[in-house]
Amino acid sequence: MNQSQTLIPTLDCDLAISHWGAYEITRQKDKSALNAWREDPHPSEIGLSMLDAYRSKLRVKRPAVREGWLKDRSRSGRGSDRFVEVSWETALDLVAEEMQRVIGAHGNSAIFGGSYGWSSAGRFHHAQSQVHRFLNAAGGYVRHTDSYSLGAGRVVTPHIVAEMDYLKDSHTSWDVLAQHTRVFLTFGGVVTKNAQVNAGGAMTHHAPGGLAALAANGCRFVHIGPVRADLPLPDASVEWIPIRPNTDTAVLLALAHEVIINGLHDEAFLHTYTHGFEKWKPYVLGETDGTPKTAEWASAISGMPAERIARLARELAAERSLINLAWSLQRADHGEQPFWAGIALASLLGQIGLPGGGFGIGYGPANVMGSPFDKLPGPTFSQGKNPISDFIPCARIADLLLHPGEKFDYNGASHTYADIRMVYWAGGNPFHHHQDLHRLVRAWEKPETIIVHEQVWNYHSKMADIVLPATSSLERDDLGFSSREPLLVAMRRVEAPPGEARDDYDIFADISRRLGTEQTFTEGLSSAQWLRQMYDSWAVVMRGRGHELVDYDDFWRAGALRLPLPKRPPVMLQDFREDPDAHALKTPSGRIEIFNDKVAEFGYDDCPGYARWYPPAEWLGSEKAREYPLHMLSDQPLTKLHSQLDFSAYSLSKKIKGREPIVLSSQDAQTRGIADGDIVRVFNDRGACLAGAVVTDAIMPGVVKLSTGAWWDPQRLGDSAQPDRHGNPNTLTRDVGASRLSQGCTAQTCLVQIEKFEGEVPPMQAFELPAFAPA
Ligand SMILES: Nc1nc2c(c(=O)[nH]1)N[C@H]1C(S)=C(S)[C@@H](COP(=O)(O)OP(=O)(O)OC[C@H]3O[C@@H](n4cnc5c(=O)[nH]c(N)nc54)[C@H](O)[C@@H]3O)O[C@H]1N2
Ligand SMILES: Nc1nc2c(c(=O)[nH]1)N[C@H]1C(S)=C(S)[C@@H](COP(=O)(O)OP(=O)(O)OC[C@H]3O[C@@H](n4cnc5c(=O)[nH]c(N)nc54)[C@H](O)[C@@H]3O)O[C@H]1N2
Ligand SMILES: [Mo]
Repeated sequence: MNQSQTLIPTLDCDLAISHWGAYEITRQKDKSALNAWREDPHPSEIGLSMLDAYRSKLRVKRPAVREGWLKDRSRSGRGSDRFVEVSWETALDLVAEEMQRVIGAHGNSAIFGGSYGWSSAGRFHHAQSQVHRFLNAAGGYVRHTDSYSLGAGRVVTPHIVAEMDYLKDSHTSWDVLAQHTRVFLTFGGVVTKNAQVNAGGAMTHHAPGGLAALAANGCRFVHIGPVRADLPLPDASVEWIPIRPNTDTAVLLALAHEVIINGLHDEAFLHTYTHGFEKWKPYVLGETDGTPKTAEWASAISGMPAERIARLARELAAERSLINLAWSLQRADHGEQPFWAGIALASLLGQIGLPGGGFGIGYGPANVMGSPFDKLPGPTFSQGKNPISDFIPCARIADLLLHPGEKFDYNGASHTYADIRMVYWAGGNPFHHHQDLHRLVRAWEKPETIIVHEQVWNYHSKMADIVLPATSSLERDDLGFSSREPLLVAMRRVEAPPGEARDDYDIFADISRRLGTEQTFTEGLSSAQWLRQMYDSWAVVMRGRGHELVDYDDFWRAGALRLPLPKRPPVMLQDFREDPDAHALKTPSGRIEIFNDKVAEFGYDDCPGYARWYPPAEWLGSEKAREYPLHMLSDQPLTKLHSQLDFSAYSLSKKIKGREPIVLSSQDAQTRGIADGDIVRVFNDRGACLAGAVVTDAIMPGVVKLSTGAWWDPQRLGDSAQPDRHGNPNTLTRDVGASRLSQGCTAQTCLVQIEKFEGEVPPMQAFELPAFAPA
């Protein structure tokens, strides 16, 4: 206990915490306001309009039931029926009775448990944790695994090196990179607009400063990818090499080939720290398939000059170099391969575990990667135990509903889709996030009942049978904490909820009472009591790590605790490098698996036991590109988090005539007669949407980029030829898993065509309330 140090409140300010930042609250009697936190060097604009947005007319204010469902439980009419507002008593009775009916008739495996989504910041009122705990208490549900973020990544990296969560939390800090890294090679950029975000709260934003410090120290950036803006640094530090989307694996394999044939690979590193190089080498050299993965071979696939690939391999070997991989690379057909190839290439170079060397997955997708703060456990809230074993990889939701009883492969085993009668969702928006939304509409016709807790009348709410109004994080008390951020924050309520909106916890507690599971769900505690209990249990954990905490009331009154910085700045896999036996990896060999026997034994034709090139299902080199010659990337939005706050002033300020911007090259615009600011129609064989053209030379010809997040606005439900009037890319994306290994989301594998929209642009309805019937 000598080392013990008391964590006392050192911050005398009142902070609101959101996934995109910490904001200072100015409390006023009639209208409070939010401002950037003075300690955040790069505050995100997203949060500045959040308080106003939460006061929007689009908030769900009262429980509402779809008219057809209320009348005779009819399934048709989702998305077109009116809603009937009912009292909380009636709504809660309806939910409880319907749950009892479904469980009684079909068992708990007939409930799909309200699955995926980012919800809001706050450790207790996290809608995902709440819905899972509630359904567990009620006897279980069909759950999801993995994420849309890292569908392929989460499944494949444990086979190769470590769990994604471990990797995320152990990325080398920006200051160490600035000191040591000489060549920063990145696939998919370092998208600082994405690093605005950290699940649970990005408090001090590091990425813009981290990048600038690297550049100032003379690090050279090699930016491989179709979009210049993905690496927001001046041209002086950046060499931009555009390549065709989804061809990164080919370039990585060719770099490995060059390293090997020039004898630049680090034999000693490979021997001590890796497994399987000798089994991968024949593939790279072309001994197994007759195709050496040469620079010329990769150049023909990717468009990157062969000479540049060859030279880059030598540069990487000569200097302290880091290979960074954006998560977007694996949100694609065969998405496992770029991660595996990147880690294998970094292994050949032998710099993994050295300050500023090795790989990153990735710098850019969130604030956590590169943070100077230590990983600490946070206050936790148990989701309980789920007695039901059925699950889906999260992006297989439409398959689940459309194909009950059918088999699917996943990570070495065969599983069966359950027969779902009820969908219960809180804290996610599948009608924003899922691929091929017209297919999702067809899947949504299958369940007997769909229950949703939502803050807003987005398309997800409009497609539900029962909508229960939820509070926002500014309307309740909570604990703010996020991995490798500097504070534990007392998130004190800023203002009263609109209408009759309630906390998810209180809603679930009341339904649990009706189901007879209240004690299991609440353990007899109110939400205020839970916050205290979570803090007190965390204090015990922190004491075990040598930190005493002040008591809860002092913390709550002061508003925040400052958390300790680590004694030495984080360097990814440094411990493993220093002692590979004491810090053996959790892979079969305890080493980095360039070849993995287990994955090889799964026998998948679309994911062998090593990194290899597969042409994606759709790409600029495929037959389909004759009809749909543009590769559409759907990146994360600058002005919001997914669909959250799409209706905020900031998000609306960047739209073009109210539509989501789509970025296309001057060349592609010219051949189509499209000018900057025009409304265009984007289409393929799955659907169509409108968007506003942004014409630039900073994107590779043949590639267009439409960010996610625009609230879906189909013109006529069930008719995929009619455009989504707003610009949600998931009208167009394909809904097929990355491989039999991971079944991950493949949104980045998508071809489209674009034309100028002629005629009168149809008015939008995305930001209108649904029709209500008199009660
Ligand atoms: N084409 C394409 N599609 C993609 C991606 C892509 O790159 N391309 N990316 C994917 C990725 S990585 C992700 S993570 C997903 C994100 O998809 P989601 O996480 O589903 O997106 P959000 O818009 O954050 O949805 C959160 C919802 O929860 C609601 N909410 C917030 N707080 C609360 C609360 O306290 N209680 C309740 N009841 N509700 C609340 C919000 O109003 C919002 O509707 O999208 C995926 N979709
Ligand atoms: N502001 C904001 N930030 C966010 C989010 C948000 O909604 N808003 N969402 C958060 C979430 S949930 C996640 S998972 C992360 C996602 O983090 P990422 O997956 O890294 O982010 P994306 O924006 O999908 O993609 C980054 C860039 O990759 C490029 N790219 C796409 N496909 C390819 C390819 O095949 N090859 C190459 N070389 N480049 C390609 C695109 O040009 C794109 O701009 O972002 C997080 N950050
Ligand atoms: Mo994500």
